[in-house]
Amino acid sequence: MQSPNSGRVTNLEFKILLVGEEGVGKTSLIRRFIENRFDENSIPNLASPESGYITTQLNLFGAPIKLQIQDVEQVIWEDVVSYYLVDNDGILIIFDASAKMKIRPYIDYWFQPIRQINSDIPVVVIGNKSDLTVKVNIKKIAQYCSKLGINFIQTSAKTGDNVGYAFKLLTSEIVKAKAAAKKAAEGKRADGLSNIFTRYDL
Ligand SMILES: Nc1nc2c(ncn2[C@@H]2O[C@H](COP(=O)(O)OP(=O)(O)OP(=O)(O)O)[C@@H](O)[C@H]2O)c(=O)[nH]1
Ligand SMILES: [Mg+2]
Repeated sequence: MQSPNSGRVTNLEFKILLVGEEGVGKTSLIRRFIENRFDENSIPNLASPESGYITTQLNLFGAPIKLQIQDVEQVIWEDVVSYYLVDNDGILIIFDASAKMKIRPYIDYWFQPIRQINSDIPVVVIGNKSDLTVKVNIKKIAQYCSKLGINFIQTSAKTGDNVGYAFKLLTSEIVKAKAAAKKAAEGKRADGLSNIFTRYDL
């Protein structure tokens, strides 16, 4: 039997980058999202050595969207941020919510260089490892992210909690940002990407 959304086709294809300190669970989140698996040990980068990305597809309100996902090995972020922003359409900043740490400087370290270079790229902050005892102040983090104008959610790559939602949230932010940019560039005519709002009830 065909689903109500079968037969819908889009050419939508976005690139997503995961950043964050060593061991916060970047690769585990990607594996949970794409393969629905989890490993208690650190796992090697899943991206293809040629492209640097691993490819998957998600359905957003019935529209199939191709995602290319990349996670960054340890780098000095400020030095390489412009290189990574050339190609990517959205960014997930990951931290480990089970680690005792000062979260504002952490978010600033990753977020401020992004905003300095590209003020429009969608960003979502993720507190991963929510299955463990959470040692950060979630309320304060949510308030800080809200002040910065970015979404914040908690995930667990181990249980899978909120992992699909995190990728969908960022993807929907990307669609909205692209549609708004296209609409602005075309004046009042809302063609192309922005039609996804009506075509797919976004
Ligand atoms: N309990 C728990 N452990 C997690 C979770 N996500 C990742 N881990 C564990 O944390 C460790 C590091 O996970 P990785 O996914 O390799 O972390 P990473 O951010 O990719 O690390 P690097 O590639 O070294 O930068 C592994 O032992 C994972 O099993 C989670 O949600 N809950
Ligand atoms: Mg990794």
